[in-house]
Amino acid sequence: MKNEISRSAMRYRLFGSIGSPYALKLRSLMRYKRLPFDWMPATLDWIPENLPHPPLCAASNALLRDLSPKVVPAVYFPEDASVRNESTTIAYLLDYEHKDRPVVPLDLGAAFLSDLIEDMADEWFVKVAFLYRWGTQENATFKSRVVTGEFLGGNYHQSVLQEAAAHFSSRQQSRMPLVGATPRNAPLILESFNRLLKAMDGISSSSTFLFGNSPTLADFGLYGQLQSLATDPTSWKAMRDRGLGIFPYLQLLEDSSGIDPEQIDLSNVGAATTGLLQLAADIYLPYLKSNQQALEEGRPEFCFEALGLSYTQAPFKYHAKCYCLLQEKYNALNASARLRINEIVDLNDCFSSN
Ligand SMILES: N[C@@H](CCC(=O)N[C@@H](CS)C(=O)NCC(=O)O)C(=O)O
Repeated sequence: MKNEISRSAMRYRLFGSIGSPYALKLRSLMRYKRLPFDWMPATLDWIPENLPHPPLCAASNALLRDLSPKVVPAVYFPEDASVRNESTTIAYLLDYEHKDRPVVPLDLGAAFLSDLIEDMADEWFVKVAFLYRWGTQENATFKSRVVTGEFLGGNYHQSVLQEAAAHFSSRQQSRMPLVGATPRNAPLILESFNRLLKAMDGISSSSTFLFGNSPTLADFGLYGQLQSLATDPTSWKAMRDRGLGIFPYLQLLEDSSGIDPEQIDLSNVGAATTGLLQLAADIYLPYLKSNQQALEEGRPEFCFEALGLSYTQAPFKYHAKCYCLLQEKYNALNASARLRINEIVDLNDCFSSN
């Protein structure tokens, strides 16, 4: 009994939802790193408060009462009994504490490109999910019931599930303009999804994962978004029709605990990864740059054009932070790493100040 208690006291706890791409990212990463953890369905405001009796996730939700900012995933760290959120910060902390199966490459150039792809997955490709999932009734009804069903557990009348799902859908739909998922921006968001499918369909022609035969943070970030899109009706159909090669990749990342880590550098960057980096240079970094300029100039809205398609949104402070971090990391690279990166994709304009 005592051993059991001490064993369970040493386990991490991952609070989140199958509806959160960031929670899926961390679940996959923690499995790869062979960390002992419990999956704890939890939400901060995705279900209504007036339910007839406490949902399955009530105890987990209570543990997150004081969490700030109010977002999941959150992780309980057994070493110091702290609970933290922000999936990228958590990934870095876990990687620092458990160095035997690294997800951040030691090679600084590869680490930078892995960060860039993870950031684009987190902050840009989530727009695809918002557009498809919450933009049409079929997708919204399906996903909201699946997600709230996980929180509720069982013993509920169908009307409770429907009410909780409607609460969740309307909350997410109200966020659509904030993340830029509007009809006006749809052409560029969907074109980026087309390019993502085209690039990733061929991933296996050059390597198992984005930078070689073991996964990096970039793979986990992409996995979170693509796995989430693979469980929505419309995006699943697009992936099935135009990106079949993505499914084995996702399957491997669902649980890559049996994959041996390999040293990662930039000697082996295949067409899929180059395609993603080109997307970052064509769309994501210009988006971040134009967002940052609007914030600096105090403009209420910014508009930028990529691939001949225009995109308009109110500036988003968090994305200025993302841009500054990437810019700092890029500027800190030595000349040979920067040269190698620019052979793969030219990023100089994306980080210049004009
Ligand atoms: N940058 C954060 C994003 C987390 C995030 O956006 N979480 C969403 C779920 S996908 C959330 O908690 N939504 C619930 C809420 O806002 O109350 C991370 O990487 O963890």
